[in-house]
Amino acid sequence: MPLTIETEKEFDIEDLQYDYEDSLKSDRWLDAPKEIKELFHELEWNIIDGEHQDTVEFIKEALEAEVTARTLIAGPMATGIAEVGRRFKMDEYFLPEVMMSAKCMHEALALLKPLIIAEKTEDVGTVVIGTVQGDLHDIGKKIVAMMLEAAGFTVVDLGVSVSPEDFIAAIREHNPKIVGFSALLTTTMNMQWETLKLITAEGLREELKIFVGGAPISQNWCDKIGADAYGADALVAVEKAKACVGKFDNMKGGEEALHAAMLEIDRQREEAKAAAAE
Ligand code: B1M
Repeated sequence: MPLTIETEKEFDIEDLQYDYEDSLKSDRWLDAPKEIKELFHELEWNIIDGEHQDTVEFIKEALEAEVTARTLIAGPMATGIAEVGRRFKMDEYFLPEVMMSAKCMHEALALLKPLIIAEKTEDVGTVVIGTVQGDLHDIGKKIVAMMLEAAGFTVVDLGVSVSPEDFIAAIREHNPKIVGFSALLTTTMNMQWETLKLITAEGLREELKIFVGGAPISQNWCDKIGADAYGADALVAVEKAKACVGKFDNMKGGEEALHAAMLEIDRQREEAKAAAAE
């Protein structure tokens, strides 16, 4: 029986500033058996410490205990890399440490990708996705791409630092229903806008639903540049993408009603979260 552990709840991860022993006392994953909770904290610390030579072992151990790939990604991997980001911001970590932690994430994702993609049962359309020009961050984009694939999409991942012209070429070649731009830097988020402007200038806008995401991206930014949907995380992105090729398939990219429908999905999610928290 696959073991899925609560990961939607927002945890306080202050304990990750201290040590493994402190993390063990945290209230994260109290619904997991003791040895799985311990393993999750080990994995968090493996990512924080950037000990990529051991990452695969932790992942294999968790998979053998039937923990799902999604739980690992949204659970200990997400909290570990979030603490790396905090350390980097506070000048406690520098680029070499962040690169080691990123290597852990990549090794883990490489092992988990086939498991996530194996969930695919139907083909619901093509998505072209990429990190915009000038930006080399791709961990989050890879997670979004994997989750979309599992949900039935054929995903054409253009990689990192993708120029607007390369997006256009891929759109012409693959005829996607959705195009997604990821950006992690405040200095590169503008390339989402530039790419969208070129798509419009090329007369392709109405045929495409444009998704934006990444740490500095917000609903306000999505509204400002005229994208159709903002994905705060991979799960939201997948839910909106499915709606775009399902219920709202007949709507055109850039249409006000489509934008409103995407906002309604967020509103309903917030409502469901609030109800669950009561
Ligand atoms: Co950099 N980096 N980094 N970095 N890095 C950030 C983004 C930063 C916030 C760190 C910090 O200061 N706290 C900061 C940006 C600050 C800013 O712009 N305001 C920063 C910086 C400054 C830099 C450099 C400029 C550092 C330097 O050189 N001095 C440099 C830039 C290089 C470049 O791109 N040109 C740089 C380099 C790197 C590494 C190469 C070392 C490495 C990237 C490795 C890689 O990706 N292959 C790296 C890393 C790992 C990070 C942090 C620590 C982690 C990013 C990450 O993978 N998060 C990051 C700190 C942070 O974000 N808090 C940081 C985990 C991932 C699962 O989350 O990517 O947000 P995320 O994806 C989520 C959602 O955002 C969403 O779904 C995902 C899953 O739920 N999502 C989408 C993402 N894309 C989506 C697309 C969608 C929909 C949803 O639709 C299309």
